Amino acid sequence: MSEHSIASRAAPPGLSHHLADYAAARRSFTWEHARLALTGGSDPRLNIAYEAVDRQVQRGCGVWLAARFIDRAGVRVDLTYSQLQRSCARFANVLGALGIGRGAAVATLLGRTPELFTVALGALKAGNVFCPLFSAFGPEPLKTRLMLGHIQVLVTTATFYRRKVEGIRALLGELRQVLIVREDANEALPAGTTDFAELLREASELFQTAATRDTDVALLHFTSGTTGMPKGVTLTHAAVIAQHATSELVLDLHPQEVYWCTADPGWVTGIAYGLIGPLTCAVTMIVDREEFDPQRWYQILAEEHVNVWYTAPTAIRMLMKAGTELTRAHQYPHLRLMASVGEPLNAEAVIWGVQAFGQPFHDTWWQTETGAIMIANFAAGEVVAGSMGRAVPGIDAAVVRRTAAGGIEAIDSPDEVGEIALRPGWPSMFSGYLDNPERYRASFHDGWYLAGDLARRDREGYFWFIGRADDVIKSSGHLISPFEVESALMQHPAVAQAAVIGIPDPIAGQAVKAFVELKSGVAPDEALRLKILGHARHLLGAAVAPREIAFSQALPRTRSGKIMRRLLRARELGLPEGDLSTLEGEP
Ligand code: 6R9
Repeated sequence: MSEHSIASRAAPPGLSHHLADYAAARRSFTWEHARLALTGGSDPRLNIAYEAVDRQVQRGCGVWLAARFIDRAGVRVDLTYSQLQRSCARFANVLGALGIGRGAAVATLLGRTPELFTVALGALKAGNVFCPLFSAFGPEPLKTRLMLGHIQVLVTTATFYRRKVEGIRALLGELRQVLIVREDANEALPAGTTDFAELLREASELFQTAATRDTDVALLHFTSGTTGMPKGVTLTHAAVIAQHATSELVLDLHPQEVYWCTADPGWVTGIAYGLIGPLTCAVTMIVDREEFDPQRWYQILAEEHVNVWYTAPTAIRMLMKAGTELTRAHQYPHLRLMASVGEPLNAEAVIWGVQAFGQPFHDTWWQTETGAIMIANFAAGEVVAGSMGRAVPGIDAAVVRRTAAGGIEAIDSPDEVGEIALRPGWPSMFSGYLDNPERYRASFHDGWYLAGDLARRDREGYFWFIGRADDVIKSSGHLISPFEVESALMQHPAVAQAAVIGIPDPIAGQAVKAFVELKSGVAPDEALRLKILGHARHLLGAAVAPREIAFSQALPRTRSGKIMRRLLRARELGLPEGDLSTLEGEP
């Protein structure tokens, strides 16, 4: 093993790791077995909600806690598997009563609440497509996603509705129902909306799960590309096979363990590993309704006896910044596995885990399109600090290069940089980009799915992240499209052109920086800069809006008129400017 290896925490007495021997697991694993292990039979029907909830009740585990929600004041609301089963059945019946047909898309714009669980799993149970929307989005990204997703039902709160949806509602011709989760009983319902709780109360708690199949679309997650609108990634009910298998093989979840995924349900991690996968393992999930706060997080880890914790580099870096004294104010004898996803996890953060908690963070790599973890440092044995780990059993992952003839070939020599590629065939692989078959087809070459990330693989098979192959920005774990931010900036009357890049940030990984070219005759000054910033925040939401805006007299363009973000980034970071032969104005 390399100098970067750090021992994982040993399994407690009486518990054996799902994956104890990596080589053996890779040899023996098949997806057919994984499906069988999950469903216990060869029924051609497969439904995510059934596997996540009904299956546990049917096994006699209905009284176990599925989730514990913790609010700002520390008040706990517990939900058993049986209770969850009943509320999901009610919501599935509500959809029927509203005349929402099978396959129609149901979205949430909610915080981390019990209602989100009910809607997500109830919609899946009814054979509808579930689409989570990030609650920190402003009206502009919401409008785009609600339209592109053909959303028919939106479940949200009155506050979110008034602030973000009411003003765009008239544009949403396909949106048939807006259901409001009241935050207090006396709150007035906005016009054109219906009370969620009342509908649920009137509905029956019996519902026959829709007879969905492996290939039926179940989930719609929006993700960002470099150009054009956000992409609607569709995952099928078969995704549950991979989400379950990896919840065991990577997160090592065992029944009745306490598990905390800190990801927001507006993004893929919050659904795959903050809802579906862990429930199929019959764990108790901790759901913190509040935003990040170091003291609060340590208290939750300690008081709730969290066994397995899945979090993200930005949060880990913020904990590091808050200092280990704070970590050491509590003890975590139950915590046996800490894992991370979403952005590069630097070796220092992994090692800090050892100093602060006596165990390393286990990095994992995957994407919305892959639907489940593809590369990981496993719970048993060693973590290689700074590396994303090795391919999950059942996954054929490689680093590839494009050949001169325009094909793709796997790179055999270790440590050579190329693009991460995966052999299609795992059950949670995306089934499409909604309404965009060309873009879907373009993600595959020569029998490989190309992930758009650059990496190298070492002699032992560990993948090391190098960077993105495109201009997409990852800030605090959120994937941000420069195009979407540029479009919002250009809606400001003073802006002629905008170009958006990610700049390094010690905590968030990357921060959004915008370069703005003003319309002729408009003078750049501080007041205008603040106005444009405010405009962007209002439209996009603070999580997506640029943190910095710089005025530029002439943005670098190619001869064909495309803005060269790469050049802006190189100049910003003082890197070599590369090939400028296509730059406008160059000889
Ligand atoms: C699950 C999720 C996917 C992109 C991915 C890559 C980056 C994810 C990473 C990582 C370095 C890791 N990413 N895990 N980069 N190390 N362990 O995050 O999905 O939002 O679609 O983002 O995130 O660039 O391609 P998604």
